[in-house]
Amino acid sequence: MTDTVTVVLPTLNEAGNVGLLIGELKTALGSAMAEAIVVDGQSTDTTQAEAATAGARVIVDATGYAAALQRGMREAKTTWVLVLDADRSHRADDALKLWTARQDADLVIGSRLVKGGGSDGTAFRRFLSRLLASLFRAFARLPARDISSGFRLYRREMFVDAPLAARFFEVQPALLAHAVGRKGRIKEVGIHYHQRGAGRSKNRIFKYGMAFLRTLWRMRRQRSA
Ligand SMILES: Nc1nc2c(ncn2[C@@H]2O[C@H](COP(=O)(O)OP(=O)(O)OP(=O)(O)O)[C@@H](O)[C@H]2O)c(=O)[nH]1
Ligand SMILES: [Mg+2]
Repeated sequence: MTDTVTVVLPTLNEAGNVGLLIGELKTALGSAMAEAIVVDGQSTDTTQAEAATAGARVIVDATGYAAALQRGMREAKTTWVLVLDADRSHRADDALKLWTARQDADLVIGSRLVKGGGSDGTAFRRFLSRLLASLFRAFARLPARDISSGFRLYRREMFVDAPLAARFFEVQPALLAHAVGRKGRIKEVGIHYHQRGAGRSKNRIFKYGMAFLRTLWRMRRQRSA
């Protein structure tokens, strides 16, 4: 179990996407992939059945994205945990890039904002992710270009017990700050962010934007304390 990876997929209504992704990850990662764990927020479509048919262990946790990610890390038994979106935005070829970059790293970020990275999203979404990244770099000194990417490879031991206050997608900068606090070695690898496949986005820009800003405020206060 020293050099294998558990794939953790937080899902909420990803039928038509999740099974396809698991199949492609198995092909791309081969014997390095020990297990796929789908942490499902009580989908009302066929996500759970589709994930199980594709060979994943399905766990139900309806307490939000951040809790699902952390639950997946606790359930994993391998040295490495790869977390990615199950909506086709993140792809298996890029998963292999992250896996290949793990040497001398504790956290590998799949980044839209470094060389080789990119995004199909709207210009507004691209602007927002750049703005968030600039704010977190300037005010919380987070050492990454893409601070909100949910496509990451974690050295499990460093992150599994991280005490985090996050509930939604602001768990991403919170985990990055945790790595900095533990003197973790952080790498960024370019990935391409695709438009989602089937289904609808759960991203609510105002609600989640406010959560990011509260997290930034807290980090800034902790730095100056
Ligand atoms: N378990 C769980 N998973 C969630 C929850 N909300 C979203 N997800 C999953 O987290 C991943 C990212 O969510 P998305 O809705 O695609 O959000 P996003 O990628 O920021 O937004 P888009 O780019 O618009 O798709 C997807 O795999 C979702 O199914 C939740 O409350 N619980
Ligand atoms: Mg998405």
